[in-house]
Amino acid sequence: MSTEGDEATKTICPYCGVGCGIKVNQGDDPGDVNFMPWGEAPVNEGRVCIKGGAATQVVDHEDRLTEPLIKEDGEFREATWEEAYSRIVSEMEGIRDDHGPDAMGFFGSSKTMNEENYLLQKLARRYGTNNVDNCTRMCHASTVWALRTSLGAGAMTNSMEDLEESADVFWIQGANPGEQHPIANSQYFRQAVLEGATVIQVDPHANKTTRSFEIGETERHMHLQVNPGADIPLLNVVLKTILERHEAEPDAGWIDEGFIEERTEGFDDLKETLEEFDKEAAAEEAGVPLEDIERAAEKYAMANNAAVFTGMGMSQHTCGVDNVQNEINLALITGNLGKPGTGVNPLRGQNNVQGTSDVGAMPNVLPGYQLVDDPEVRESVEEVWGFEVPAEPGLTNVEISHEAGHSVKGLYVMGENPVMSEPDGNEVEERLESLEFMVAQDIFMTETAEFADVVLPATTWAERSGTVTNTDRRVQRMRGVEKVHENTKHDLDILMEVGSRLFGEDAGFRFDDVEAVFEELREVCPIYHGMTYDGLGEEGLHWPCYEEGDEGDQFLYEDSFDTESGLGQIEGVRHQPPKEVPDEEYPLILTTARLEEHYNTGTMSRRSPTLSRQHPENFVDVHPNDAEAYGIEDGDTVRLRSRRGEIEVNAQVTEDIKEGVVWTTPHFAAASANRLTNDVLDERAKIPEYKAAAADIAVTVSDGGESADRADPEDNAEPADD
Ligand SMILES: Nc1nc2c(c(=O)[nH]1)N[C@H]1C(S)=C(S)[C@@H](COP(=O)(O)OP(=O)(O)OC[C@H]3O[C@@H](n4cnc5c(=O)[nH]c(N)nc54)[C@H](O)[C@@H]3O)O[C@H]1N2
Ligand SMILES: Nc1nc2c(c(=O)[nH]1)N[C@H]1C(S)=C(S)[C@@H](COP(=O)(O)OP(=O)(O)OC[C@H]3O[C@@H](n4cnc5c(=O)[nH]c(N)nc54)[C@H](O)[C@@H]3O)O[C@H]1N2
Ligand code: SF4
Ligand SMILES: [Mo]
Repeated sequence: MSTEGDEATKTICPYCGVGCGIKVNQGDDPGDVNFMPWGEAPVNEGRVCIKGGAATQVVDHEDRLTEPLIKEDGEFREATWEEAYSRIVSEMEGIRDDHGPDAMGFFGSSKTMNEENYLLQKLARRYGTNNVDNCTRMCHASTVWALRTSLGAGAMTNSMEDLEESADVFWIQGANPGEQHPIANSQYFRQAVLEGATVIQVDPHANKTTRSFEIGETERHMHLQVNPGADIPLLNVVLKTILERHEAEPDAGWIDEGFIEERTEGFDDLKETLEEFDKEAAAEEAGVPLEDIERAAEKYAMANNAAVFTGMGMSQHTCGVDNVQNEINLALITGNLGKPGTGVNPLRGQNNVQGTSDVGAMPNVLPGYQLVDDPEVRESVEEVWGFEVPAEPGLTNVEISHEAGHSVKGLYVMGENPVMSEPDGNEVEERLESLEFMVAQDIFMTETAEFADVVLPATTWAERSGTVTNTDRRVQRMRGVEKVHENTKHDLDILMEVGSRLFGEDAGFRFDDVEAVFEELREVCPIYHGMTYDGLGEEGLHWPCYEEGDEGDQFLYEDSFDTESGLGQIEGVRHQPPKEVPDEEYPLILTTARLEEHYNTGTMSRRSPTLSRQHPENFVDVHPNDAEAYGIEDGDTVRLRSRRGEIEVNAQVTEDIKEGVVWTTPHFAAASANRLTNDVLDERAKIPEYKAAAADIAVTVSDGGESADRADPEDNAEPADD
């Protein structure tokens, strides 16, 4: 399939979900591409953050996979595409014959396009299983669950534009847009703040969001430095404060009684939950002075329009669904939904995590979030696809990894790196090792691909075309340059070939071009139904777009919610501590989060000279009081340990982090945070608890050499990967 291109090709940044437009220029050689700003790009009008500007640096990196690889006697050798395809088809057929279709798992990729993920999930379902998932599971699965159940759709309720124009208060809880969504922050939210909006940040760690709004410099903004995992107590104090004040001053507008009456149900349940609730004890649990939380509650409740932003600090907990439900409670009782400048807004992570989920690369839904266990839904999709769709929801990605070597015998991984991104990485390695067969389709030899039997070299984002969907539901076209690197192939072409070889040339896996895949996708995906590939143009279109000509919506739920009753669901929630809390052996709370210049498991950012300059390796932030107690000096090498493993990192002694908490990142293979994290899941959304585990720290090397060390030296060995 050919890619379109001209001298400067307009496409979309491959990193985060903001969806900034950029241009790439093709040089003389394949893979030789360079960056140019795209001044009229709809989301960012030419501006980019450090990652957008450096995005082309890894396209022709010397580490790119260039040929298919097959493992023989534990070693990879180069193979032809023909050999690789034959091996994949015979192994996948063998697994289905021996163990049935649910013995395969499929990981879609939020780094790839809508059409590619659409075809991957179709392939899984044609194979006979719903065991297909993507990184949204590790990311906003809990947010999506709560939003879908209580409001209707698992996406931002509002858009960056209306938030900029109308929000008076930005309540940012467990999210760091200053570093993780820099252009949304600088181009939209900061503009609103410059014009008078207030920021309340709820986060155990100070970061560039704190600094970009100069929080702490004036009385206007606030940073509530919450203990990891104590967001329910904190928000319950906020909710109870609002209810109490409303009792005392019924006409002051603390809550929106009309909105509660007409648009919601469950208010009594919330009141009941908070009746016996002890604010002092909860504030102590949260680790934030009660009067600060009360003051923040007042700022939110008294705003004309207040918007909640929610991120990984809320979603990545065993109580992730309830965390987000409590934010929904706050928005609903104050009438902050269904109008501009309000809502509950998850800033989506990867460049195409919204789209990958929209097109059905999830175990419980078909394209457009239509439930797979609904016979009517299946029938309507089967009419287009021409085969029977399995009825039982499948396993999520972390469940697939847990089942690897048990009920799951084979795994097809397109553009994910679970050895580094899933919790308890040592265990993930063990499980992948015990698979009968695994395919990894990536642009680099990742820590995960090392475990594969067949490795397929994919082209990068810069080399191909398709559509992606950003955080405010804008579907945009990516356009590739003409020349591709070495013997790489587009993800879509690979999937078309595998599908056609497995199921036949007429089985619905052969398409003329990307546009033809999009045409089929919109036929089965109601929220994309009104879009045409050409109609997306350079501006893109927001979903929902049911009929051609629909403009999509800037904000959702103006008149009613998409729930069964049409009402927003309020539901009181109670504190549930993290599954692992500090004890004598592991007295610290470990939390993990991101850096501006690095990206997820670092496969791309670690290879970019610009992005790896400031932080070439991992580190841990330790509060000065904890550092003193442990005898740690700034810059010391320390061992960070949990019940699952340990890593060696440099300590940064800083007041940015709350006392009693240690903070590290998942970006570095040499000292991966996920050697330490706990693989317990939220019961409903199945998201792991990356944001709270019990940990301990010990100095290994200080300026004066080896120092006293509470840990057993044998524990210092590299984590076993057998
Ligand atoms: N530069 C960069 N940008 C990215 C990414 C990247 O890796 N690098 N990844 C992309 C992806 S996939 C995603 S999902 C988004 C994620 O974007 P964010 O949601 O901003 O993700 P994190 O940085 O993981 O966590 C956000 C904040 O949660 C805080 N936190 C930790 N524990 C808790 C807690 O218990 N409660 C509260 N309230 N806060 C807590 C952390 O200190 C951190 O500041 O970013 C996307 N953008
Ligand atoms: N401790 C801890 N762990 C976390 C998190 C955390 O906050 N703390 N956050 C979690 C979150 S929010 C997320 S989203 C996950 C992310 O987890 P993953 O999705 O596993 O991580 P990525 O590094 O984004 O992996 C993307 C892979 O796609 C490859 N790739 C890039 N472009 C292409 C392409 O065009 N085609 C193909 N085939 N491959 C491509 C990259 O090389 C890389 O290997 O990590 C989770 N893990
Ligand atoms: S904000 Fe996100 S999409 Fe925009 S340039 Fe930066 S990484 Fe790329
Ligand atoms: Mo994510």
